[in-house]
Amino acid sequence: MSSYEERRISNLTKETYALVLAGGRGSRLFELTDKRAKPATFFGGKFRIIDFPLSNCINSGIRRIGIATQYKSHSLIRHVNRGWGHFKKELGESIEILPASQQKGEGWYLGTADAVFQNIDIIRHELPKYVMILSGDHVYRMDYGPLLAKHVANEADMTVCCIEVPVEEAAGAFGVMTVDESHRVCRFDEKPANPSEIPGKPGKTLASMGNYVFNTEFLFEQLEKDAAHTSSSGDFGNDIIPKIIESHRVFAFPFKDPDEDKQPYWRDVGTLDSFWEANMELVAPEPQLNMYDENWPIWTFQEQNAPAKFVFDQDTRRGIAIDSTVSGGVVVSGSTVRRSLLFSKVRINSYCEIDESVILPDAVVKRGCHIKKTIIDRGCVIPENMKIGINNDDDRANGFRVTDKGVVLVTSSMIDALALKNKS
Ligand code: ADQ
Ligand code: ADP
Repeated sequence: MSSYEERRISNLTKETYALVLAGGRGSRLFELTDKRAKPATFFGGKFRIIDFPLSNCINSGIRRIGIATQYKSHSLIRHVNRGWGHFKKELGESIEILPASQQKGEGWYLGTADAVFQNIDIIRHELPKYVMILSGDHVYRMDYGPLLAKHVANEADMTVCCIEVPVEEAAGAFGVMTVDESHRVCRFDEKPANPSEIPGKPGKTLASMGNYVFNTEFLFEQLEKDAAHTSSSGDFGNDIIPKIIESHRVFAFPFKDPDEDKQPYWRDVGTLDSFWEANMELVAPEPQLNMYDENWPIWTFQEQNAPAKFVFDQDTRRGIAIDSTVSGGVVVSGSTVRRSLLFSKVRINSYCEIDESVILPDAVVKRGCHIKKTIIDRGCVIPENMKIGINNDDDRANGFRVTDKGVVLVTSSMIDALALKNKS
């Protein structure tokens, strides 16, 4: 890429306002999103999901960002305030939380388009040439510069980021599209039961990643028009995109891995199984998601924690973690941890065996526990000598959630309920 081209892209990112949609409940994560929105869900040993799209913005040079929140937004807002406050107003940078505040109308946000519509005045005030609408729900690394450059080169009114996914994965879950040879979108169906296959690629369909670029004025016109229809659900996938593909220039931008032969890394960690699997991928020796790339840092809020500590017990030969990620403030004493992610300030007391588990911040595992294939929620205290994930019938009897694939979720409320049951 020539230096002229690089400068042109950096100008495009400066002319862009990113609106991250972070209001989704993530209901298939069950009790993990009982208290927090899906974008605030912890991921990857020390991050929350929203850190990924936000880091993509920063690393791409987009420094004007709004975050639309709705469902259980408190921990999300706290995280953004604590971790993302380093924007410099005097350099034209800003990050703002946009709760559903009845700017227009009297309700909560209807769908994704309504979440943008209700913030039109705030976006207009920023005078961006382009508005990028990003889902706050996905884990991936993407440079948004080339996407903007392609949007401009195509003279597009709107561009939809897309990715090839297996048909069965997309059915009922993603918006899918058909494109012509120039990637212009000819057809768009929101979550069809039977997605159409990509010609020449049996079993694959072209899915929307829920990330869009719009020319600002065009976006505002469409939002005003859509809002005037009382029957509209105020959603990009359902209401706006299908209506504009015939009359306007809507293009698809295929999201690619820098190594073109590889399937790009993009995870919708929307179920407990996919959440657990995506975390497990990270403890493999060479995961596809490189969290250690200094050229593409993942920013987050981090506390001043003491270094992680391992206390080795000579008698039991325990006090170690193997093929695991361990965050600051963690203490593992006299226990063995394998293929697991221990988030900040987790405590593992002696005589425990922890395998293939995701243990969220501040959780404590007391002495003598054997834990496998389990997600332990933040702050949960596991009593002594518990066996979790070893026999799923016992897990269910204890009131824990067990998925079809045998992943167990344990939260503080479940532990409290179990203690109450054992008492009576
Ligand atoms: P879904 O992800 O099912 O499909 P939706 O539930 O509307 O769509 O969520 C999109 C994003 O908006 C998420 O980041 C969510 O957190 C957020 N969100 C949802 N409702 C919101 C609201 N009222 N206010 C603020 N934020 C809200 C969409 C597209 C599909 C596409 C998939 C890709 O509609 O076409 O394939 O994303 O995951
Ligand atoms: P996260 O783990 O996502 O940071 P918390 O564990 O702090 O979030 O809790 C999520 C939300 O639940 C918080 O935003 C808070 O409003 C609420 N919450 C947590 N603990 C309590 C409590 N003991 N009493 C009342 N509300 C709570």
